Amino acid sequence: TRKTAEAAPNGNGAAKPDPRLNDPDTLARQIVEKLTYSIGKHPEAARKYDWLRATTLAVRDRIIDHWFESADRIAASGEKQVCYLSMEFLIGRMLRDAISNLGLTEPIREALARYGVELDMVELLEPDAALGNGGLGRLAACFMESMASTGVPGFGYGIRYVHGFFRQEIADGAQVELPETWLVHGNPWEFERRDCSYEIGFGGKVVSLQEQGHPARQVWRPAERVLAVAFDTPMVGWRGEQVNTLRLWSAQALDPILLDAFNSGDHIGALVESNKAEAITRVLYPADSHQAGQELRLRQEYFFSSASLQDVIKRHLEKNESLSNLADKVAIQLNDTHPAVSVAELMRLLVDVHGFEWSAAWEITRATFSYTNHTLLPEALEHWPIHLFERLLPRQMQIIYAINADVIREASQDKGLDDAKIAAISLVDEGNGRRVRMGQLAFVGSHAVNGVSALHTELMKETVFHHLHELYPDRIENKTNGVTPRRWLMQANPDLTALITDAIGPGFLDNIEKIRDIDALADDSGFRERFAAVKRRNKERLADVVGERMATSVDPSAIFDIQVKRIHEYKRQFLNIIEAIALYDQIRTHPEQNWAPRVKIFAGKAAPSYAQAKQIIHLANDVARMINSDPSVRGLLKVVFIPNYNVSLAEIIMPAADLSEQISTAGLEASGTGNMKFALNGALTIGTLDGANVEMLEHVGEDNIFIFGLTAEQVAERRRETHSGRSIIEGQPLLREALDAISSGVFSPDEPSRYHSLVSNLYNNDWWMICADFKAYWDTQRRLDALWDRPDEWQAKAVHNTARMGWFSSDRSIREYARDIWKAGPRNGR
Ligand code: GPU
Repeated sequence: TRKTAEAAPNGNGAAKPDPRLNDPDTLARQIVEKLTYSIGKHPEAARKYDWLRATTLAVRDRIIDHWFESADRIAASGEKQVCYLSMEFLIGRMLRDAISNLGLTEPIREALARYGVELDMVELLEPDAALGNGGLGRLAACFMESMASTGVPGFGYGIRYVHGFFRQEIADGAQVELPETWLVHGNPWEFERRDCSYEIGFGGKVVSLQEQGHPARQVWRPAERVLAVAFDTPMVGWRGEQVNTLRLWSAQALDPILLDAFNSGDHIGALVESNKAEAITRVLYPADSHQAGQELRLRQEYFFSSASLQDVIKRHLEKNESLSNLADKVAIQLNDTHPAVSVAELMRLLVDVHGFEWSAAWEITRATFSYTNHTLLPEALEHWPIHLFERLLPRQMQIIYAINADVIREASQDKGLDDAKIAAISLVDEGNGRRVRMGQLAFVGSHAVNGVSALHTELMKETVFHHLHELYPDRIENKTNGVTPRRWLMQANPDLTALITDAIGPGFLDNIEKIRDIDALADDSGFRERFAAVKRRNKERLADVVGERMATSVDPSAIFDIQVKRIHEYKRQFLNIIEAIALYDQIRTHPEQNWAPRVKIFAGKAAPSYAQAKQIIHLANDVARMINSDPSVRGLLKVVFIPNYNVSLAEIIMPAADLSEQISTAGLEASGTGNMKFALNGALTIGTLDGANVEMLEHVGEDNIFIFGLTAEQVAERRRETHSGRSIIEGQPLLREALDAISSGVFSPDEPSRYHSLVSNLYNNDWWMICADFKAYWDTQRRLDALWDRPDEWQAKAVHNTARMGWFSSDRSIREYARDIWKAGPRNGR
């Protein structure tokens, strides 16, 4: 490569070797150098964690060179930068991603092997950076990788949680939450920037300053102040061509200790301030698609929004005379409403601190921000009680009132909207104990608002933002989600990547849509066999993991039927479990039939306060225990719940699935992204017409995906007619018997009433359409059983899935955002 060609000759000690040479000798030397001089160990004395750290540091050095080059290039070109504000970045491990993107995997493997160290073992030691809950946080991580890979100058801004997403254990079938401690061994990827810190205020009051000859100026005098300190992590793109920055904020007290208090003997009180400050970034809220509603959460949101905006402004003013051209130089994307207070905060900074007129400031603000909505679920839409907001952020509250007055004036005077519509649009919800609606704030403060799949975007226009859409009809647009093919295909599934490379050459590595070239090979029996052999090896790898972690064996020749994602009623893991019970019953009553052997695999975490979701986990485990210990279905049906689902486990699971369960109640899953990872790796999907499943159907074709159930429209219609599930249950013996079994304690003999209310709820209120969709789901599963008996056909469909999923790359999503919303990059039309 370029680095090698430019390298100075080596050997006589006269010329220094190019430190960026990618050969195993150079890398081995550099790793041992780190081991010696940064860690203080001889190779003979080094433990496995020392090798991880030394390898990481050696790789990091190379990234830093690319990082500086990227920063210099972007600075010199004056290009527009994209700031992605997100409360969550669910990154997972970083070492494998980095060395793979830098093309260093094989030479490092060889370098380590010289010391008897296995790269795979070293990679597994790295803790997951789990600074997110699920899809929303993982999307942010895919987007960071794709911005670097497509040449968008991107800056991620978020929170450096000390404790990421909790670790899940299953005890007696139930979820137990344990703290996650990713930072205990230090984090070699991050750089603390003490020089990059900002004061963040809370509380206090607003004073009106009248200076002679000037209009009155509002000045916020916070009662409390904390420091936000930046920690930077480089984000390496494909082939290392661009390295962007993820800047995470950590909270610290301005005074680390109150010495007066300490000296007068109050040793605990002396630390109260610093504890309170540090609490802001101590732990990630584990609520997914659910508003947490606690003061600390609002503090987190404001803390990272204000720090990020102050940083954006400071960096802008280093290169520009004023902020009036801010929107030409920066685009700020709000990842859901978690950073929506940024709209008010930027107005405050522009008007109060930088002296802009209100209307000029508003123009800059709107041109700078754009907002992505990730859910329509009412319980997930953020709204803060006015009294809390006012107490914590008094000036921002005033600004929100002023913005609201402008919006309402426009709606009533210019557009003639009636009172009911205006009440729906208002940033203040008057009917609900007076609350600030963060979705409305984000919407009016942005020039573009997007949903994350075509269906979701249409539903946004019809539901949550119906009247705002009427007022600003050009603002909502769609940007269907995507996933990075580097992590989710090339790294997670190296065997499939090698097979595809053999078949069509390496072009798809740089342009994933070229993977379509394998489509024709679905008819090639030799290719199908090799494709199936890769799947088989990936299933064996997952079976090993299940064996190690759970002391259960699963047979890789059975259908691996997998549902992994957060546990949520709308995602309907319950429907899947009911189907498992009905199947169990049918296999036992008709053992003579030709059942396709199945392993139903579940994994996922429930929010600690979400009782229903925790019950579902408990039920899955109870059902697994009973079915797996029944010899009459041995070899035909197994159920496993793998604990502690996270990014690293997903990397093993996605390539090992035959069947991907994407069965949310239609209209509820904004997009889904696991659906894309599974299909890209050759799983068939059984799913509803929900989220991005709809577009997957368009891309893979109706013969290659298994769609069932009510449409979003039919769900809405049925909800208008009835909420009861009773008549459906009574008309379907399979469903009724499965529910009876659950309800009567067959699966929970230690506590027979455990699931009583879970089941009786379905009779009264089938809100999630579990009963309504059961039959269609069951029938579709049986079609899949039959297909399993025709392996050539199944494999051909699997190949079509992989071949036709290229469009669901986050590179495509990012290029669309860049072109339509940010008007920024990518360079060279990449
Ligand atoms: N999503 Br809101 C989350 O993961 N967490 C949230 O708090 C909210 C949404 C998910 C959606 O449920 C999922 O459908 C989507 O694919 C993902 O965001 C990324 O857009």
